[in-house]
Amino acid sequence: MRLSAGNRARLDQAVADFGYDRASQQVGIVHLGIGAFHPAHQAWYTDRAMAAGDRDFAIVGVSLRSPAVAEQLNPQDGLYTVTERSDGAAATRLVGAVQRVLVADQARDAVLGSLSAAQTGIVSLTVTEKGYCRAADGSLDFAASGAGSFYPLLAEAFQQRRAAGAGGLTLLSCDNLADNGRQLARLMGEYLDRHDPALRSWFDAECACPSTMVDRIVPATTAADRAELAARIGLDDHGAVMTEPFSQWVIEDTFVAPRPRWEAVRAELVSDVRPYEMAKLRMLNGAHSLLAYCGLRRGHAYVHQAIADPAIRQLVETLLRDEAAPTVAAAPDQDLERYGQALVARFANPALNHQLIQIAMDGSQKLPQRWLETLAIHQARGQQCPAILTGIAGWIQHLRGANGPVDDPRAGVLSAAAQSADPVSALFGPDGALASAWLPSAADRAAINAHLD
Ligand code: CS2
Repeated sequence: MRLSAGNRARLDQAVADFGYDRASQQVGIVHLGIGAFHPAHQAWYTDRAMAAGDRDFAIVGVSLRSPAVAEQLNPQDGLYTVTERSDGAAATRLVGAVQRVLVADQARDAVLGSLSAAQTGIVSLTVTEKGYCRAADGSLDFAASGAGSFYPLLAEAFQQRRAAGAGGLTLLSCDNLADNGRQLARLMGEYLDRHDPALRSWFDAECACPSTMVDRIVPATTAADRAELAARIGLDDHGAVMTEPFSQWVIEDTFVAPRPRWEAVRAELVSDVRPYEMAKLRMLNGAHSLLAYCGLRRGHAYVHQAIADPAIRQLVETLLRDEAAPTVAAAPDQDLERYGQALVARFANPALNHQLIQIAMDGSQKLPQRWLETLAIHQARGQQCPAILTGIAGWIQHLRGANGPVDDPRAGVLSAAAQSADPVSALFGPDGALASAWLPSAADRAAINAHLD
């Protein structure tokens, strides 16, 4: 039997319940790009904030592409469980914050209705790095930012809000980009300048785009996960998400309308997110990409297997301690040494089964903020980064097809560059396929080539 509002009481007693009166909560948040991460992170925080007394921040989720999440959640009245897994333990919580999921190209008017409603004050986004439609130089790619992307939807919602006097929105980017809020504001501004310049000043005056750092490892849920869960909780949950006990959310506190008191449920509201975001992107995500490309190359499938391989662990520790951490100007409450140690312990969690191939996708969108900024900073200091250079060799092998078909929006041009006689020059530097600020030296090229077959 499948989870729904009608049979919620049948859930096993061990499942923690959200506990508030769901039916009386108004929608306050529209989330664009609902996948597995939002349900396990932002929606989970909002759910607990409503359980702690906040009202009217229920969420409408929007899928920009696949109808999968709508098919998982709508028959369950938006209900789903979050299971935190670690070695030998699993704790499951029922989340009530998501009211329904709309599929943008099937229900455009309903999506616009939610975005334009006066009671909606926050539009959060997890559209992945590529969803921002940035050209190689970082500016908005006008060819990509049409139908299917979030830009036209938001522009139309802005028009409707302006016409109705509904007030502005806080656009909350929850993707792994450096300065994600500022990038979103700039890109949205470029879109409006081109398509509706008068709306640009409304956007600038009425809306805000706080930056955020989001962190929680959320592997794709498998059929085996769902079967194990059903046996434990007594109902089938097609929307179940599996994650780790750890979670962090650091948010710039510049909202234009009321927001949930996420600080009451251990989110951190700060004036400057950058130190946390840089540490997370360059350390956690940088190490993840290293684990992915080097781990796959050595025959591993999962993160916990790769980190248990002494050769890879050594590389990860070098990246964390000697390469990434020294580029981060830490906030007073950040201890990067301890942060790095905690990351290694999180990677070793044997209960997560986090697939390396999931992390390996979209390297063109991820590596600039994970590796290339670190390389450029060390280069300016006259230093090399051997662990990241080894990772780059792994990425080149990946682009050459060593791990199967390459899943990346720029796969064609990158794979051709990786197969050329001088892949390092073809990929990096201002004229490379990635148009990177980091220009590899002859020594860097030699270090990478030494790891290539
Ligand atoms: C991962 C991230 O898939 C990836 O590229 O590095 O999704 C990572 O698991 C999260 O950022 C953790 O917060």
